[in-house]
Amino acid sequence: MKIDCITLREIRMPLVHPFETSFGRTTSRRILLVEVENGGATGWGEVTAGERPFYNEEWVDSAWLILRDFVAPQVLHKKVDSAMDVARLTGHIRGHRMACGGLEAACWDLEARQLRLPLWEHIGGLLTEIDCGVSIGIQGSVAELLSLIERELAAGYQRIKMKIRPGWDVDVVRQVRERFPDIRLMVDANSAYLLADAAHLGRLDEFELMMIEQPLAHDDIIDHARLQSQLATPICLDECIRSARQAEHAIEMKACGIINIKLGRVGGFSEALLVHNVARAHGIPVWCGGMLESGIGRAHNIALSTLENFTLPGDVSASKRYWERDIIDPPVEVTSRGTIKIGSRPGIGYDIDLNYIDSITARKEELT
Ligand code: OSB
Ligand code: MG
Repeated sequence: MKIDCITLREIRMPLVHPFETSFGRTTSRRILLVEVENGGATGWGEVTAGERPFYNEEWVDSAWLILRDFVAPQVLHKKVDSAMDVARLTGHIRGHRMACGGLEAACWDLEARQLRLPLWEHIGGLLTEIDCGVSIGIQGSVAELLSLIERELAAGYQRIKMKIRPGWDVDVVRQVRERFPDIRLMVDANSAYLLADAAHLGRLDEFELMMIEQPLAHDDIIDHARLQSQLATPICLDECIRSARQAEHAIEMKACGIINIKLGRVGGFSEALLVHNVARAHGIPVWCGGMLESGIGRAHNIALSTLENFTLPGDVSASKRYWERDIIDPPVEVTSRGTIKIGSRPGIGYDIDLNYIDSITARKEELT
């Protein structure tokens, strides 16, 4: 494979509802799309960096510069055997995995289209229907949270993840558990706590949560191991796992019982496959995380979720939970059983709505 042209686009998409985590509130997304071209065929990827460097160090503008000044010169017109080898071209760049991963994912879409294979089959996926959960942000009141959960359960979603932070944790979880005694429930702290909060976090054990996601610092596997030894509830690592090597270290140190895999955070499909395989070899289940993606990133997440060790419901949910109108056609839909059925069309399996993308594009740059 060889890339002749890379087109960067920044689109603006208001969220249907604001999304609040322990690190901030998002009302409207700026999303960086990557289109790659070879011999008339195109592939699409999405950079999952946020608007601000609060989830990790990347944000939309850093990703744009890294792609333009360091990734594109390294990738353009270079011949590689397959999409699997694209990440190696940018392996010397420290960090910035979301930027590199957006381009890598586009190359996988391109290659799958050229081979006339669905992307999920091309990466070795097996599942033909994937289980879906939802991630619910911090709300203004417990009553609002309870009614949102009720609505998502009625829509069929298989598990509820609620965001927590100091001041919105044990008491809120207790009320959710009282109201919904039997649901699959988990919490995500996005690094809002310290190891000194271990006793407080231990109070969550009584609620039989599936897991506590990323309670401690974004870059600290060691403190997570210390915390895990004091908790009955499994820890799920998100922010901490950027590579298969880190996954292996975290598992060996017993810092987690579950891993959330995000394509962007680990730098694309080749590394995501390695994280998946390391976890599988150690009997650690994985699930696919989300970053409030547009339909393009969502479609990549769906393909990833078909790998065999994605045994827990992911944060991969319907387009309409986020967007009035998505940039793919058809939008992602979820069955009343809380699943997404996997299609058999080539590449990411959805049409790109280029007219709509053009109409919401704030800037565009072609790199040749
Ligand atoms: O930690 O999983 C997270 C959104 C933005 C940044 C980080 C996270 C999230 C989510 C939303 O939880 C998942 C989604 O529905 O896309
Ligand atoms: Mg998370």
